[in-house]
Amino acid sequence: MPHRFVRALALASIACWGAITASPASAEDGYELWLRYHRVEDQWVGPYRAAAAQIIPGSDSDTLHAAQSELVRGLSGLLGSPPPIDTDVTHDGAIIFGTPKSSRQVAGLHVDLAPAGAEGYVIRSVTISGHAATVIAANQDIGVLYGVFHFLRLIQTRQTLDHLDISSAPRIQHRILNHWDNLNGLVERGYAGSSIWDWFTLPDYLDPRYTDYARACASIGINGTVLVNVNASAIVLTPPYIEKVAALAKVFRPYGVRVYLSARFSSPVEIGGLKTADPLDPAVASWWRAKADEIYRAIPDFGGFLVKANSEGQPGPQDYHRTHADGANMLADAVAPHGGIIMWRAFVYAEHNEEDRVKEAYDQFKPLDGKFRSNILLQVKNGPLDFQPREPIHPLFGAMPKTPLMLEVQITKEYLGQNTALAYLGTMWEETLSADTYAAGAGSTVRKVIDGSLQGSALTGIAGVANVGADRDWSGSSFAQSNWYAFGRLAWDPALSAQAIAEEWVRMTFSNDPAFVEPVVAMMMGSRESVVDYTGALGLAHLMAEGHHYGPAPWDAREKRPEWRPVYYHRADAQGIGFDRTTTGSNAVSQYAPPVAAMLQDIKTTPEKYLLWFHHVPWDYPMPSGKTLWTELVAHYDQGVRDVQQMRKTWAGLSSYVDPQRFTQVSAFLEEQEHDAKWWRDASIAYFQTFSKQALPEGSPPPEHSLQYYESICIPYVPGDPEAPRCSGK
Ligand code: BDP
Repeated sequence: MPHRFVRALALASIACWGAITASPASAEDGYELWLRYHRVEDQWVGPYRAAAAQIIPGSDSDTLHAAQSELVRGLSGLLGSPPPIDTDVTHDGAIIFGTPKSSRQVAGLHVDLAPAGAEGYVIRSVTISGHAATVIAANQDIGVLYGVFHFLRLIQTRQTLDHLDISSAPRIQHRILNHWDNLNGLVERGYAGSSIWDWFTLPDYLDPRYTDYARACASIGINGTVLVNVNASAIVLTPPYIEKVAALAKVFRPYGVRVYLSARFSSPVEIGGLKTADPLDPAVASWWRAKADEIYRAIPDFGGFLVKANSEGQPGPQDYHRTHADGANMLADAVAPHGGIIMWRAFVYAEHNEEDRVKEAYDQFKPLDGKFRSNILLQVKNGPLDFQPREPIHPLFGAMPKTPLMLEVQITKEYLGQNTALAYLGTMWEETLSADTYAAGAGSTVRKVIDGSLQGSALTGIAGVANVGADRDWSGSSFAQSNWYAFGRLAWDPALSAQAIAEEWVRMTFSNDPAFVEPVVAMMMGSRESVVDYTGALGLAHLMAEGHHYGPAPWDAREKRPEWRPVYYHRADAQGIGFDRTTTGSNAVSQYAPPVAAMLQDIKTTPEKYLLWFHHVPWDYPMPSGKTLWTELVAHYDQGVRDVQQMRKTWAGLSSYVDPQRFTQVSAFLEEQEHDAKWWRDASIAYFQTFSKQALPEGSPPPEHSLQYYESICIPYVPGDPEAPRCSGK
């Protein structure tokens, strides 16, 4: 049984002896995220004060007001006291911010704002009336706010404010969080408490947390949020909820965060009194048009709808023998007059299908290329299965030249140890973004597909399934915050390096001391690979426990649908392990562009990390390392456990750099992760050994318990599991 459950029983008996007193509130409970603005070290105060000696705002707007508040708040914290707010530059060190329209000083500088575009900014060291100053300028107010966050980041990460010449603009238009929040407060796959949207007290009470959420999003350039689960409820489209959504939209508006809603395809029937939701029925189309008009009356800048249709039991156009394009186009026409968009998900697989599940989205959507309205983004998960610790890229990225594709990643770590495991996902997303589809020859990376440059898409987007909940620290653990941060930064600029982002985040979240930054960044950079190693390397996938996906269950053959069963994916038998997706198997390789397909078809040229995803490989297959496949697999399991042990050791030596509250939590979670890694390793080896029938290599310890022991572990309540309890009565 996993460590945490054994201990939970022990704690329960202690608690009976008396009330547990709450620990005193601490400023370092993680609420401030990466916007901590704690005072800089003494040697930095002088230089930064000199460069931030006056604040010169222009005329006000809600967004410029937010920019000014942030600047004052940031500088007050970082420098110990705020600089004065003046109307004129009177000495060196003024910060002038605004658009040419809002600020006469900005207008007078004639800064070239072309590189800033609609949402970007320019930060430049300038001279005004003989005084050294810094200008933060943009074409639109929102760019000014983004620029202010960048300026503060320079101080937060201890960079010089001299000779600044920065311009930055987002490479992707729609940078959106997808909340999988239900109206009853449960967050599907949420590991940070319940939903932050308190629907019951909205619209009357506006929790200050809504503003802090918007600030956090704006600080990393996120400009949209889908408030509710893709497994949608039609109720959110009823008038009382539209009013609640409008109240949130009003809070978010100054921060440039637009609201979107998940739309349940059967809404016209469920809340509209219609007999059908057939997208080609004129009454259905006009119901949606009227619904869109109603929403836009309440929320003029409403973003549009996200739709999960005909997937995992959700209703959709296929219920009426219509295509995904028919459904999406009907909704697109409803929001088009208001400038709205539709994000139609490609995460589909049929209820009853003998086909390899990873092929289904391509099979359904490839024939529809070019058939979608221009305000539709097809939202495609990074891989063709389901947010596994590692997957090859989704073949649709190389197959829809006439359709704007939006990348969907999962920030919440459903399959990577949830909130307790330390797994920095910047590296995973970097791997996806830089993968080559070969759609238009070498260099056709996913990055270029989604930023629109490869196929000249006018509409671009990226979505991240949020890891935000009502927990005080927002994400359920300190390190989980790094994934929210990394998503925003990569959405703004998908060419940023995961390492650079990790470093920024560590500096802002914990400490700028190199003795802390270096080991922690190194730890983060290797952390996702460690999860891959201890959960199943070499291209194995979907070996997690039923439903809640926490912990190993490679033996599971009971799930009600075959493609939910781990045995469906690993296909271990006496000969070997892996899913043959070459021409002798499911031929999923053929969905990739010819050079990629040829590479994957051949076991010799298939990248080792995807070996068992594409091939069924004999246990004694000689790997390039000289080991057999079996010993290589075991080596990965061992490596994963060792890595987590090393992370624990590294962290244990860093207590002097971190406040006790966060330090203790990370330590406890790493201890938990070590147990989980061992559990994964031991359970998987015990199981796969029944097929390989081979001994463990020298130095690799036998599993601690029997296979039966691991198979009998069942955790009834894992957070975020919509169908818990899973094992009542056991
Ligand atoms: C899977 C989750 C499930 C989601 C689904 C989706 O297990 O809860 O509803 O993805 O993306 O990963 O729609």
